[in-house]
Amino acid sequence: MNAAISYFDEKHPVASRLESLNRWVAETAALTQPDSIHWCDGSEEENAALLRLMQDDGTLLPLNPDTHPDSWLYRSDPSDVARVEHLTFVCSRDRDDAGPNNHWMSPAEGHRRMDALFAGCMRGRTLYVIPYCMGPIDSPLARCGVEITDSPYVVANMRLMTRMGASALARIEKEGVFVKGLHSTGELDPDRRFIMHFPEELSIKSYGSGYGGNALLGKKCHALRIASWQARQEGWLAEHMLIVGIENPRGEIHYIAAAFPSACGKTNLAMLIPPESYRQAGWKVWTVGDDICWMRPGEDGRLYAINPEAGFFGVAPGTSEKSNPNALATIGHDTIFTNVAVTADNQPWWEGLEAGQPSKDWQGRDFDPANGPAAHPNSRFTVSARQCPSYSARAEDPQGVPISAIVFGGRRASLVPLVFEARDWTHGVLVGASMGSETTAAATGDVGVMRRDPMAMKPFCGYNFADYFAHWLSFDRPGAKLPKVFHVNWFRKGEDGRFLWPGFGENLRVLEWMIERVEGRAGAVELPVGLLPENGELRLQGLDLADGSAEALFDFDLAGWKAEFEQVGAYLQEYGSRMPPILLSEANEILKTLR
Ligand code: GTP
Ligand code: SPV
Ligand code: MN
Repeated sequence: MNAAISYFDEKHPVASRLESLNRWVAETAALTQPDSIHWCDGSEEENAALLRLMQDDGTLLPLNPDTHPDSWLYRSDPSDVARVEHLTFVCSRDRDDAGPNNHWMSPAEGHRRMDALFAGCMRGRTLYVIPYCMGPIDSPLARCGVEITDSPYVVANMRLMTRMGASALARIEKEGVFVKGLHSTGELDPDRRFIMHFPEELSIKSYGSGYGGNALLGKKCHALRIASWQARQEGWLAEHMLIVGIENPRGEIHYIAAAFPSACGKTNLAMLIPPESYRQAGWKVWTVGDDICWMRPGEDGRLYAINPEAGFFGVAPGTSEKSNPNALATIGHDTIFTNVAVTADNQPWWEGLEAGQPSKDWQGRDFDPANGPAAHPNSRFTVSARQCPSYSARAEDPQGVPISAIVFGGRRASLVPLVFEARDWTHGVLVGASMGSETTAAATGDVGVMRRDPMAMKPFCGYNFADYFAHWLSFDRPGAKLPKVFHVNWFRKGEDGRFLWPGFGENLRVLEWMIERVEGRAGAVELPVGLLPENGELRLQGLDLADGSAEALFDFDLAGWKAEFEQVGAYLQEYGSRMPPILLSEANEILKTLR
């Protein structure tokens, strides 16, 4: 124990005024044996020094300073390029609290395994202490954490993604509570890699990966898995959702929260640029968040949402001047690119960028199409949200923004129409609970395989989905003014295998219909699965859809839906007696009408 204290004596006599934090850092140092300890203050000088250090040791490669000032390329280990869901665990005391949707290990076993990996793992390295705040620093909805890591890349990313440093530490010292996240890149051996959560202790241990959601512990580990557990106990929601403000020509703004699975369009919808005719009419779109949304009922009964993050860790491939000009403008400077390709003049490059040619691929090899795509399909950019031209003035509002509509959506090549509305809150919860989507490169494993991904939270819900659905249902109570719930599918394909819907900016047409529904101005026709836009209510003027696409986007396949609801029913049954009966009966009623 004395050995641990000496870390402070020698290297950092004044650590924090919070004894529990000092003690945890000291104990961690005793276990991991770093050469030195650095408490991050979040200053410009600190960041500059870290970037210099990483440039000197080759961790970060500077990009073309004329086209991308103060921007960097990071190449991760080729075996460490995405989240690892099969190595992610929830270590609750009771296995049923983690549920069939999570891998489970007992807390004792989880700690034993992780501490064996962490023992001595920071020898020769620096231990960084990162105090951070998820959410505006003065927001009652925000929550704090401290990540300990031996990766300067993680520090630089956390600085962009969270409110990190002195101000967060001050809040932590005042509140006395914080989520403890311990991370080491370890040896990057896929066989010695685990991401573990101890929700009852508000703690996280992550070993063996330096990538994104595995390593930036404020993001998926804290703001979703741990926060969802806390949210259930405290009466709020922690969701895998973007938040976007849609301003109509009258200057009224409706805020919409949307849950799409990883790499299924959240960043793009959050930064949408209206089609030309909408722009001329006065429509504007404001970005509040692109990945995570914390919501709670306000005094007026509406749900109020904050984005707990301060930056974007966005998918690079597919981002272009045509698909997402706001993102391109955002990442023009002070951006860290991970696993993208580079052009001959050292500009970042990825598939779908539409400008330039790759010279080196994401692994630094001369580009050869025989080796696959030049940029890794899950290559990403990390950038401060403040650089986004459409960043909402309300994004830093400590009270959050009121939510008018919640949108669920998946990547479905067939069956699911462009848009439909849920009949009421209970049906809306079922619509979210029965979401399906094709897997993407955001997690290791097969891509393009249909799986159930309720509320886009399959990889991120820190507790039993059955309890989670019950929690969602519980918001429907006297006095509540809940948002309308919708489902969208931008990804339906025609017989030629091409997307039927142009997507991106044109998605505003669908959001417009939703807002008209919220305001009670648009009609709908009722099908067993939900309410669809009445003929002509979805504004398609000026849109160059292929012949028959408009009909195909809404084509109703009765046999297909019957099979879908049989699957959904079976899926919900897998959760056993904890599943709220009302969801089962709601699904059953729909199946009966389909029959
Ligand atoms: P995570 O950060 O992994 O949670 O993902 P995300 O939901 O923010 O996904 P993102 O917006 O980055 O989109 C991922 C991929 O989907 C990109 O390659 C986009 O080009 C593509 N995409 C996004 N929106 C649309 C759309 O409306 N239509 C089509 N066809 N593709 C889209
Ligand atoms: C996702 O996979 O949903 C992401 C990227 O947003 S990561 O931070 O790696 O989880
Ligand atoms: Mn995500």
